[in-house]
Amino acid sequence: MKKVTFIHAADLHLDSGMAGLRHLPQPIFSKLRESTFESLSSIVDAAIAHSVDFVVLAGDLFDAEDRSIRAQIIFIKEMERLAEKGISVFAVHGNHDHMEGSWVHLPLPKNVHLFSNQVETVEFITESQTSVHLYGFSYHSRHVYERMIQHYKKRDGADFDIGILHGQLEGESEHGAYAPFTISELAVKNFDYWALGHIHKRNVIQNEPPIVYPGNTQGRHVKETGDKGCYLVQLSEKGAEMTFINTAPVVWSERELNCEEADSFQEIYSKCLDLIDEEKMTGQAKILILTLQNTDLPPKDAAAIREGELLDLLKEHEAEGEDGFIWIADLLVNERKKWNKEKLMSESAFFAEMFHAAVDLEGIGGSLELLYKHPEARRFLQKQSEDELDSISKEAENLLMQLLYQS
Ligand SMILES: [Mn+2]
Repeated sequence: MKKVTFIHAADLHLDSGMAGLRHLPQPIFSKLRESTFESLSSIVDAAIAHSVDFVVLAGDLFDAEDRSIRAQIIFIKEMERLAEKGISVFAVHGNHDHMEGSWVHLPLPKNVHLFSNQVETVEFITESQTSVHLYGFSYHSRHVYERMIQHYKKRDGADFDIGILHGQLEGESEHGAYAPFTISELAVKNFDYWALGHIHKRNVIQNEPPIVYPGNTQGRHVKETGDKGCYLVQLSEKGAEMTFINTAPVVWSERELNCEEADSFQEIYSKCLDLIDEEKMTGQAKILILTLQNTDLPPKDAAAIREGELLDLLKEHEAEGEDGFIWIADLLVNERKKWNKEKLMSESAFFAEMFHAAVDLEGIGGSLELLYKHPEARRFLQKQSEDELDSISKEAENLLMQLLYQS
């Protein structure tokens, strides 16, 4: 039977600086700084363990266009481990590690094929004589406005055709700076697998034939939650089989704890410890954002939590960052609603106006506009998505309710 087995990963962002996390205890911050490399190492382990035919890396291998020498050397070493096992690598550069950046070029081992800045086709024949055509291109600079998808042309003669594309699936809020494409543009190519990169959230856009964003290989902040890793893919005459493999040494996660039954600080504290113990059973190191739901505590106990005493206690045991640590990065409290927002707004014009002002999405966007227009700041900032604005507005609403409750 004709078949090919490969690993599809993208957005490794090697040597990601983990911006904004320096406040974490040193051992935990160090683990995060090494995590992108560790994840790559686990991907290589998986490729070897499953004796894949090749590995596809769909862009953003490095976090920065001036990729560090250390990042390159670690990458090269990992690629050499694959070379020793006769495993090829097909990689493209994305918007983060585009080819125009200035860096010290270290030669890559021969098993790594890097696609040029034009769409090219590479033929690969497996040991069992299955032929594969791989199509891809690398970003020549940070932005690629061109619809590169139009240059992907299926070449006859292969058992399987795999498209590698670092780019943006077009949706509602697009600006088209990252080799934009639509699902139908991919579908008409009649390929057997689309190995996408660029979007950091894992997403199997379509199953048959697969169109897949594997997501990045290591979460770098609270918005990149959940397991991160790569897909092990097998294409055969029977179709595609995909298995997700978690390779992230540290996972970001959000959890809720229902505190309805808890009457004191102590009870909530022990509930939190139980939750940490439960999380520890998995052995997976985690950075958790914990939300206490429906708390209803005596004022002193509630104040102690609000002022951070509970969070400090929970952090105490984990600051060493030993294997499988559970670090509570933030503790949010949703007090049991004694006051209802809708009721307040309908009864009083003052409250109505206050809530409108605080949670007005357009207002938030408008206030940030100045910042985004600032010539220096705009280089570093990405526009907030509607989801993000939405969560800012929810936070504002919660804060308001809490302030009202305390007054
Ligand atoms: Mn990326």
